[in-house]
Amino acid sequence: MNLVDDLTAGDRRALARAISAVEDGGPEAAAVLAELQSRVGKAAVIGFTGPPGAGKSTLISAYITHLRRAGRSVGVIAVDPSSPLTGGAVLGDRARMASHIDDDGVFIRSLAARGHLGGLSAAAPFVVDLMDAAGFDVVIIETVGTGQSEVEIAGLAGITVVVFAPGLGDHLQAIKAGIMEIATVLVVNKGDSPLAAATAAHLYAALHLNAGGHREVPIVTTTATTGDGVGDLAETIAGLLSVRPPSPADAPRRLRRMLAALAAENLKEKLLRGTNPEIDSICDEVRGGRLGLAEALRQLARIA
Ligand SMILES: Nc1nc2c(ncn2[C@@H]2O[C@H](COP(=O)(O)OP(=O)(O)OP(=O)(O)O)[C@@H](O)[C@H]2O)c(=O)[nH]1
Ligand SMILES: [Mg+2]
Repeated sequence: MNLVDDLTAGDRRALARAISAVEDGGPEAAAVLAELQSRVGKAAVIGFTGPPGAGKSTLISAYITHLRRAGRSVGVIAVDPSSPLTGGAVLGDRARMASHIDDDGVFIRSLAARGHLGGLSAAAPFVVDLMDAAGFDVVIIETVGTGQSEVEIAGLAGITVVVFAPGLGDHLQAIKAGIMEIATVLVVNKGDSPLAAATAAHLYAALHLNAGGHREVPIVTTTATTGDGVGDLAETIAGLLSVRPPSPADAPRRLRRMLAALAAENLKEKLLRGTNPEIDSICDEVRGGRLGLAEALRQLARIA
């Protein structure tokens, strides 16, 4: 029996087993991954990220309702934040998406975040591939914006929706942290708040300051709890997808982008933490004029 054949044929239990195998990374994983290669590249991969409590799960649930009405099937990957403060979020996510649990066209899977790799599980790109091979039209990944995971999610997803809620001031943090740069769509959720318009105006101003005006990022205001604006969000995403539809080249590209994000974050952290003697010595050599920057970068790349 071939797990990938079964999951491609629509067997959800086979899909669940294949995801577990890939998460465990054992010998079965290698066989699954080898079988996958020729069967991916049809799904639209959409990342939702943003500060805790912005309403990402509620919005995803409303968006799923919209997609289901249009007859599209959806796989969802909810990445469990490793912080104990938000450790209960996965249960919350499942509850928020509960209305879809009995729907055959929706498959929701939580993935544990692995701390040492940042916010996203190392298995995430393969789980995206598995859901893609299982025939879901759309694969959605939810991560909490904690600093690193946004960059990784942007590597995985073709479209990255960054969700803010008004009045938290988080959008100001985000502007500083460069989260704006990874957004393909900006959402101001909780549009029922009186502060929503001001938040949208802030984001608009920040976009045009930061990006020098050459990047058009749509800003959509939604109220996930009532569904207001969710149709606009769906249309915006559909518009972006029509310009750049999913392709078989996406799967190798998302693995590469994810590895790039992880490698860069990993090296950056080692460099900034200053506890790696090899890196310390490279820095000393550069400072002492004994090592050129280009050679230093080559040596650092080997350590990463
Ligand atoms: N008033 C209002 N409340 C909302 C809206 N969207 C979500 N909420 C509420 O905000 C709270 C957080 O929503 P979630 O969807 O769990 O937010 P999240 O961003 O997924 O949260 P984490 O996954 O924990 O980061 C819940 O109580 C929702 O009911 C909205 O549009 N308006
Ligand atoms: Mg959530």
